[in-house]
Amino acid sequence: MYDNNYLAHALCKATSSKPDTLFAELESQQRVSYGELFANAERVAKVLQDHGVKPGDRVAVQAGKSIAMLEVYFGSVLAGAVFLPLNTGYTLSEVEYFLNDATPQLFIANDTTISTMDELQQRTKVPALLSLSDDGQSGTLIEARDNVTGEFLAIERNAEDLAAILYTSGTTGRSKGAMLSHGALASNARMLAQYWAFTPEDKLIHALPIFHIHGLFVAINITLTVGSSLLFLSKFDADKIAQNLPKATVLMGVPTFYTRLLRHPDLTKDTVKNMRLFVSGSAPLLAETHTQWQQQTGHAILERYGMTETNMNTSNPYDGDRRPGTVGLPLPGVEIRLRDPDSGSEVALGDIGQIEVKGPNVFSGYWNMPEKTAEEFSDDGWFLTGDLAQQDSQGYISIVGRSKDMIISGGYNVYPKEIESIIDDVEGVEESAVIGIQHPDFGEAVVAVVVPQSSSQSSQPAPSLLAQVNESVQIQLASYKRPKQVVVVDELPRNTMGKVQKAQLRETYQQLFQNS
Ligand code: MLC
Ligand code: AMP
Repeated sequence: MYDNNYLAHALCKATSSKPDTLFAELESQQRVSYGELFANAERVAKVLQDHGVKPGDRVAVQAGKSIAMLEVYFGSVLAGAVFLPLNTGYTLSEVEYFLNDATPQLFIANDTTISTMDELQQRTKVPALLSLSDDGQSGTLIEARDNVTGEFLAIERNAEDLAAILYTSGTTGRSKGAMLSHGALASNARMLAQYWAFTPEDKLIHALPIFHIHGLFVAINITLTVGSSLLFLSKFDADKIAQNLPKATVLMGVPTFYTRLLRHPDLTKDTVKNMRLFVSGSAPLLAETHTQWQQQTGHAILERYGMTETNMNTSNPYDGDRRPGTVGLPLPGVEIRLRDPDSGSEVALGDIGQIEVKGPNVFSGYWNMPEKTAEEFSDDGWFLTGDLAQQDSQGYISIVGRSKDMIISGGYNVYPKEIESIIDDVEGVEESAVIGIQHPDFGEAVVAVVVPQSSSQSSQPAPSLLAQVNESVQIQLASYKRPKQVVVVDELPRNTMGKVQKAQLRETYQQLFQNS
């Protein structure tokens, strides 16, 4: 099936002759088969074409987590289009940027966004528009899908053609669209399915969002590749996960999933007796969480390391020693080297260097940003991740820091520059510094340190400045990026060169969330 479409073929191979195979069981107990998924995806592909989508065109989507969203993903692939999912938390000003940058032919949005579409359409000039309710049950997309008749033939696509663009935050404040090819997605899914020993009998608890590489490509593409099934939850909910654990075999999550589940009374060895694998990624898993999990459940969490630009790069072994505090070994087919970020020379064993990656998993560059793309590759073609790590004599890699100024909160990346520029625009603010502070639930939490303008210090009391800062970030930023705390100070610490000393600020406020 879909022999002429590289990714669709790879993802349907296991089940194309077995359409009744279960794909997903929803919270409503509704069951969706592979045959239904593919048939609806074909209808969606036809709807996309009817709305002017041609091969290579972008299809942007901002809607809740539903099977219909996955039909749009697969339908876009079948139509030869480039799938562009957007975080449902993005505000209108954030969405406006993505639409203007990616210039999609079609934007599919939930009811909240659709209600503001006249304005957004004027500001972005998206040619075609469809609605999709957050539960995936209604909207003009669903109406059109259910009225499609006739056969659909998949559009021809090769390994190097683009399948998706996922935006990642940028150090300069501007998000960059990572272009992912059919070949990169298919190779990573095939390899991970094998490395983590997936079989058609697996049942994966899916509680991650499906607008990021972890929930979308790692969890969904592996499932499609082997023809296993999902216990599809709309979002993370510790009670619902605990209820599903006895009938599941795999869970994939960010570290916050595991720290929250550890506090759940039903997390016992008995509840997880059918589970074979717990995977953690997207942010560092504390060695202490790994150890506690093993004590409470008898399972060693398998930690792996990836990135939107590279898919998955390293993993602790499926069979073998899963070492707490490490991200394991380079995955099959993925080459990793550690280099000094300043000199570019290879570091000695055990020394700290930047992780550089090469392999079929690596992206095709940033959308419309050839210079940025060139900057992030070495002269000999390795992708520079910005992650700092050490490797031991047995090949295990431990991430020890980041050369980029980035915060990871509950598995979401936040770039301080984006928040600082919004806060700096608030009337009465002289300047600001945004930092990540250790947080017991989110791993790191966003904190803004704000200096008021000296002239307004008396006329603008701190409480009203705080209110204005909070209002401004609320209007312009998705909630996970908003500072969990804003601190007002007289001045920021600076070194002799005048550079703000963020390390000193992190030290000053390190205890801020200790009792949260
Ligand atoms: C929600 N909030 C967050 C947040 N998630 N704030 C900071 N960081 C987060 N991650 C906000 C909410 O909007 C709310 O704001 C308040 O914090 C409390 O929310 P909550 O109810 O506790 O949050 P919840 O909905 O339970 O979500 C937490 C979470 C979720 C950890 C389950 O964030 C999540 O699913 N994260 C996964 C992210 C992910 O998939 N990352 C993969 C990226 S790919 P308010 O204002 O309403 O009070 C990648 C590559 C790779 O990194 O290697 O995988
Ligand atoms: P993103 O840009 O959202 O794809 O996030 C990628 C970044 O997440 C990487 O560059 C790492 O900094 C971080 N990351 C992913 N997995 C891990 C992990 N297991 N441990 C530490 N950091 C991780």
